[in-house]
Amino acid sequence: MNFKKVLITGATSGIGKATALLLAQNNCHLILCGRRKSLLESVSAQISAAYPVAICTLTMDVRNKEEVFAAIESLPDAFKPIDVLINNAGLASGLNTLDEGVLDDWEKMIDTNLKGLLYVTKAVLPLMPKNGDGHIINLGSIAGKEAYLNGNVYCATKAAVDNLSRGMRVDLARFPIRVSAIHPGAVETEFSIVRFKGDEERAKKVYDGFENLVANDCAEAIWFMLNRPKHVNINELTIMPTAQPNATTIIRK
Ligand code: NDP
Ligand code: 8X3
Repeated sequence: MNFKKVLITGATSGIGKATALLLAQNNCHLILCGRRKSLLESVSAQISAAYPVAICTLTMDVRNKEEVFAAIESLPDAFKPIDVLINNAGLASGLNTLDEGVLDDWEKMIDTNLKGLLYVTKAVLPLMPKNGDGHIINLGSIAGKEAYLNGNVYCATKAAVDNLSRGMRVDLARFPIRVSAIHPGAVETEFSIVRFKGDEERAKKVYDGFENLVANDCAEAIWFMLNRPKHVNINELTIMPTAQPNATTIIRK
């Protein structure tokens, strides 16, 4: 039986929350991270009611490096070593052409999707086993593979995650710590509500007329990557709705 200890950023919602539930079902102990403390507590309670795993919550904003290092340092010994890190916290903010872009949106995306991922990784790495059990999974996106109209800075942050994952893989192979990246297409989560700053009507339209991915589709792919034998690494996995053959094409009914 598997009792890995797994730290998931962005576990309050969407892909992170679905992954937490699936990993708990598969006997993983969990360190759940996010900014919304009350949601962390309710996800933790939901999991504890269903599965006999240990759970610790860390309320932190990945953009704040002091907060990240202090939170990870505060972890009880029972949650170390951290076998698996899932760098999932991320967001898009706004959808404008570059010339109409909002500086605050750009900074939010760069600070969360790229710098936040780096801070968390740097803080967690000393706590990861160096015997082949360590595994990092980064959430990229199809947006990092293909730039689409108005996506500019979000696409750039995810392209950075894509190439950073390659760099991390080669740097950490000597331990070895495996590094994988998953690149989803359209998944209906809070993602578009956040992108459109709370405009739920507009967010809903993104998923109209086709069968989008759901968070659990990504969770299952993540579990597949984690559950390979030690000598196998899935470097990257692109997962798309069948109705979305590439970043810019959606076949709507
Ligand atoms: P959600 O908005 O549902 O979840 C995002 C999660 O990230 C939340 O738990 C949120 O928690 C957390 N988060 C955001 N900003 C911060 C921050 N500054 N500090 C800490 N946590 C933060 O979206 P998804 O589940 O869809 O997104 C998860 C990842 O998947 C993201 O990296 C996204 O870019 C990527 N992705 C999503 C796709 C999609 O179509 N949905 C497709 C491809 C990739 P809280 O607000 O509590 O801090
Ligand atoms: C989220 C998917 O295509 O909206 O990364 O950018 S997309």
